[in-house]
Amino acid sequence: MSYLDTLKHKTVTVLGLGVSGLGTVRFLLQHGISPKVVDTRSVPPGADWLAHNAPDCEAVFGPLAEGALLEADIIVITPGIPLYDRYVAQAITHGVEVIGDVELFARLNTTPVVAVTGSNGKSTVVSLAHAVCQAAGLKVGLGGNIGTSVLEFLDQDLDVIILELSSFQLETTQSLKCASAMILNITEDHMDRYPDFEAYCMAKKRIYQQTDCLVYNIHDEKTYQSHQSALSVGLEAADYCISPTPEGDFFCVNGQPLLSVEHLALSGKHNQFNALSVMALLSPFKIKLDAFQEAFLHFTGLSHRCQLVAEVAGVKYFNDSKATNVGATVTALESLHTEAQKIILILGGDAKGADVSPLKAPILAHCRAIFCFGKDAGLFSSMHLQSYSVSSLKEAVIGANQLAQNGDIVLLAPACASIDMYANYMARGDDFCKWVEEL
Ligand code: UMA
Ligand code: ADP
Repeated sequence: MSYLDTLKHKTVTVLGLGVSGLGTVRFLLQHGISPKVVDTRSVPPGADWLAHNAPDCEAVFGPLAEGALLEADIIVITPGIPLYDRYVAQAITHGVEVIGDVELFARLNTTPVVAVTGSNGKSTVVSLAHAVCQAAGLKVGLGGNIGTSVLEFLDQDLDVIILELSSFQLETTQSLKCASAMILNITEDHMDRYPDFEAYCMAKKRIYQQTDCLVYNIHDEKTYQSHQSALSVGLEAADYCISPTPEGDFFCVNGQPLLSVEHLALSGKHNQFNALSVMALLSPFKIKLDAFQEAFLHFTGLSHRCQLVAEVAGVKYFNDSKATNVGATVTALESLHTEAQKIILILGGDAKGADVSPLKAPILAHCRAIFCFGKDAGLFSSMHLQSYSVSSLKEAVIGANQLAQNGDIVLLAPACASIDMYANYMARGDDFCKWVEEL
């Protein structure tokens, strides 16, 4: 009997009706299972879809009543709600099984999976890996934390599935078998969700539970775990690294130069690391070098990641709104300062409880001034003598424009989530671009 048949005899509750919840509900309905749908929001994102497409599905929206989750045999929970949530914890104590959509996927999937987690670079790495697989003519799916439900792949005929996985998703996943899996890096993030940094690291390490090939970052020991088939990635002295040759720097595998870094359209050392990670992660698939070369040349990056928006009077404006944690902003400063006289940094928002002190040194070393905005502006304002507190991105862009000198870079890299002022990081980046265009 398949696991789906087992599920047909259980009472299933889907908790959360956003992207992942909706994906789960659709999948279950398609396979003849009608779940109860619960969301603590009075109008969750998927409410309309449910009303139109599955009006008979039992739905309970709004604040949970005492014991609301106890009648289920199994709950498929959104990554947006932690397992220590009072009602969820109560259900677990009561014997209810709680899994995420990735775990449900893992129990049913038979296609090879490449899985990527990390504090920064996940979306770039999985998107580039997807482009390489496409260039190689493979039938490939891309999903997970990048914004699509993983369950949609189960009904498709694919050669490989590439998954971006967050620590939230990994918390509820134990059966995922991977052809290769990697933690790109671990720096502080989501400290408002975890009791401490160690707990965040442990959640990420769950990606290695059942992987045939473990890929790790040689510069970050927290990404390593002992494994019979481990590949290291790093800018130097790793299985996959950059090596100088008479024809310039090359992407190198086990000491063998394979491809000039000139073939990578993305700029910055961190993106060379990302490209090497893609090569290591796809090593089980024996993909020809031509496919890497073609994809590396044509993949110009995702929006809102260190993106050049405009050049105005000798000053370049970069949108890195996706720098939603301290590590990403440090990377942006370290990668862009070589291209600039000085950087004027715009940062702030919701710091999610992070220790922001690692920003101090790179800000002092590379910034002419900083503009701080949003809920946690105060955490950053003492980091530079020329620091300005502003109430909007409009004010920050105008102020930065007035201060900037020829050859400078104005960089939006907030080190924070956007939720205090915007719907998401994309809306924040779009707002920045709008004010830059007005200059
Ligand atoms: N929420 C409630 N009550 C509920 C359900 C949710 O209040 O009953 C709130 C929670 O605060 C939650 C938020 O709504 O944080 C969003 O939850 P959701 O269930 O609507 O989320 P989905 O739309 O299903 O999106 C989730 C992931 N969201 C989170 O992990 C918070 C998406 O990652 C992911 O793309 C999607 O599943 C598909 O896999 C987003 C994210 O912010 C992009 N991820 C974090 C990050 O990248 O840093 C981890
Ligand atoms: P994620 O999906 O993990 O948030 P993204 O690819 O969307 O990763 O990039 C998020 C931020 O991290 C961007 O600001 C980007 O410039 C930066 N970044 C990308 N790759 C790396 C890396 N390997 N190390 C550190 N920062 C990175």
